[in-house]
Amino acid sequence: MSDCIFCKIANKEMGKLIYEDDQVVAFEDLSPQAPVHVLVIPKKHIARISDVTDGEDACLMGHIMVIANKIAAERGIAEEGYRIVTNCNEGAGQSVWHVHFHLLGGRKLGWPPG
Ligand code: DGP
Repeated sequence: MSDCIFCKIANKEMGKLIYEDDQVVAFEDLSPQAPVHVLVIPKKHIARISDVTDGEDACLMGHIMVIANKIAAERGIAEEGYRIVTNCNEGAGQSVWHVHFHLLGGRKLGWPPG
């Protein structure tokens, strides 16, 4: 989608990727909330997690989890613990309308979230 900032990042028109495969990219969050704060996104433009239906897109979301786990291991936070979270719609804090998963770790993470 031409006016989507995360599509631009996925297309390497801006920013810097830390991971890429045929379906997914990952990059550092612009406003990190933890020592490790990486965003993992599908290359395919899907506005929000509630738009994901069963089938191909559901598999894609599973693949994103696998990649997030891999990055967590590479960053050395797998043992201590980390969080993978997606915000769906404004009430939950979503501000970019291309589905993305925050991988957060490297500090004690509070629960429940704010
Ligand atoms: P959310 O509020 O859940 O939709 O998360 C959006 C995140 O995206 C937020 O943590 C900041 C990050 N972000 C927004 N614009 C950019 C950008 O241009 N580059 C990068 N790397 N991150 C961005």
